[in-house]
Amino acid sequence: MAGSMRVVVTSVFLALLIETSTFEYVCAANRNVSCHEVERQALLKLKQDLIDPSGRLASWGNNLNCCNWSGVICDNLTGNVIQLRLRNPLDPYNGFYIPSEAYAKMWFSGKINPSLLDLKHLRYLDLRGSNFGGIQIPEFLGSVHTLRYLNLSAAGFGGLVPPQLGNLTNLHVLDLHDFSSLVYAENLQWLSHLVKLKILDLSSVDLSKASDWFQVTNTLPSLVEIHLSGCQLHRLPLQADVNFSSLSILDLSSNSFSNPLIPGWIFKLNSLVSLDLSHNNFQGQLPHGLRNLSSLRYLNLYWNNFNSSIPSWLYGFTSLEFLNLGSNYFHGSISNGFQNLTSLTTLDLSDNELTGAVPNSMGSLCSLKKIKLSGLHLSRDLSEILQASSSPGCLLNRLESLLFISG
Ligand SMILES: *[C@@H]1O[C@H](CO)[C@@H](O)[C@H](O)[C@H]1NC(C)=O
Ligand SMILES: *[C@@H]1O[C@H](CO)[C@@H](O)[C@H](O)[C@H]1NC(C)=O
Ligand SMILES: *[C@@H]1O[C@H](CO)[C@@H](O)[C@H](O)[C@H]1NC(C)=O
Ligand SMILES: *[C@@H]1O[C@H](CO)[C@@H](O)[C@H](O)[C@H]1NC(C)=O
Ligand SMILES: *[C@@H]1O[C@H](CO)[C@@H](O)[C@H](O)[C@H]1NC(C)=O
Ligand SMILES: *[C@@H]1O[C@H](CO)[C@@H](O)[C@H](O)[C@H]1NC(C)=O
Ligand SMILES: *[C@@H]1O[C@H](CO)[C@@H](O)[C@H](O)[C@H]1NC(C)=O
Ligand SMILES: *[C@@H]1O[C@H](CO)[C@@H](O)[C@H](O)[C@H]1NC(C)=O
Ligand SMILES: CC(=O)N[C@H]1CO[C@H](CO)[C@@H](O)[C@@H]1O
Repeated sequence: MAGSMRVVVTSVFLALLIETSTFEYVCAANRNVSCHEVERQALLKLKQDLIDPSGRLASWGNNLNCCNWSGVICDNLTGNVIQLRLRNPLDPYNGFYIPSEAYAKMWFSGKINPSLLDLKHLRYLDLRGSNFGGIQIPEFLGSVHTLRYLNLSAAGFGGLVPPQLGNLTNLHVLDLHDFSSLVYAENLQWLSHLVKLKILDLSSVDLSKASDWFQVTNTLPSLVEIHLSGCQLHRLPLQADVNFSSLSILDLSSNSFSNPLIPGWIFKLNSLVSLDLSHNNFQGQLPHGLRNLSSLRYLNLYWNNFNSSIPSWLYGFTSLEFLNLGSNYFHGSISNGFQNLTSLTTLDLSDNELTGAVPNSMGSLCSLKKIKLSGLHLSRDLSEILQASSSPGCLLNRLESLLFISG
């Protein structure tokens, strides 16, 4: 989805903050320390069980110092393995998930040997972009209790998320975002133990049976990011006392909420910078409560049934960089107020009932890179504005993508 980019940037930033100390090791480490024999053996067993068609683990075993093997990061004082950075170096995301041939060549398959448990100091495990063929996430991962960062996104697991993961009480980051939708959870009771969790991404995990999802996430005091896109969630509580007051990213897109209205507790999340409610069934007018979220940099309401005019308070959201109101029933005209949204880089108003002319003042949106105004009932073309304007200025210079079909 077009929208996920900035969110990813923030996630990486947070992940770096969390891993600051270990991040430095990546640069300075591994030259002088040598690896522990037990851990070396554990890694060799791990390698044995992984199918590695492109030889990414070729350096594993070619010398005694496993701290020097690719993807292995040791503590520079003790020599203990603290990180396994084994994610696919290629990116599967081409808008949606279609693995390319090159990507598939780089992924690991096979299985994860329980010898992983011999890495008693492992804090960081990243196996993202593997293909474990729909097997369950191994229960024994729940016993690697030193883990702070676990990224199994797009790793090809299936079946029940093992509740044993609830034993990973040191986790700051849990990313099980899969694209196959083969992973599910019966409930999220196990999650309630992960009190240090800052980033939770269970997108595309089938949570249709986990009716406790809200109740549980609301008990996690440290959460900064919640990504529950495409989780087949059915109901959002209307009233709630929200605990996650430091939440900055909330992604509840692509669910099938029965709620016609955005629930009020969302408007109390004052520190939100990113809200994604796209691909849901919200309707009526844009609720006034949204005014409270004026720090938003990212707002995605694409593909809902909002049918009011665009409210003028929205033009006070001067931090907005991404605004998608596309595929709703917004009516009325496109206001001059848009000129106030000077941080906008992406604007999508397409496929609504908007009428009238695109105001000249749009030409002064200097940061705008993408604008989509197709499927509207407009009387004047944006290109006319660009030509008529004496100083077509920044808009013309910077636009990377302009989609405008009058109709
Ligand atoms: C280990 O790494 C840390 C972080 O980079 C650094 O501050 C420390 O000096 C290093 N220790 C040794 C012995 O290299
Ligand atoms: C490795 O050891 C050498 C010599 O003992 C020392 O000069 C160097 O700073 C050490 N490097 C690191 C990264 O600790
Ligand atoms: C997991 O890994 C993917 C790929 O590197 C990355 O895009 C994503 O941000 C990671 N998740 C977290 C929470 O760091
Ligand atoms: C881990 O979690 C499971 C299931 O929640 C539990 O039965 C077990 O006692 C926990 N502790 C350890 C150390 O595995
Ligand atoms: C907020 O979190 C605390 C501690 O995690 C918990 O005891 C409390 O029940 C939570 N409040 C709600 C409304 O869930
Ligand atoms: C907007 O939608 C609501 C609910 O679907 C409906 O009751 C209302 O009449 C609609 N308003 C407009 C202006 O279309
Ligand atoms: C807006 O935020 C204020 C301050 O946090 C809060 O008191 C108020 O209830 C919020 N408004 C809505 C509609 O949630
Ligand atoms: C746009 O900003 C100007 C100056 O900051 C302000 O006076 C005006 O009311 C704003 N317009 C809207 C529609 O919010
Ligand atoms: C994978 C890896 O880091 N290999 C390094 C091991 O150490 C030798 C010599 O210091 C380097 O040349 C390799 O690149």
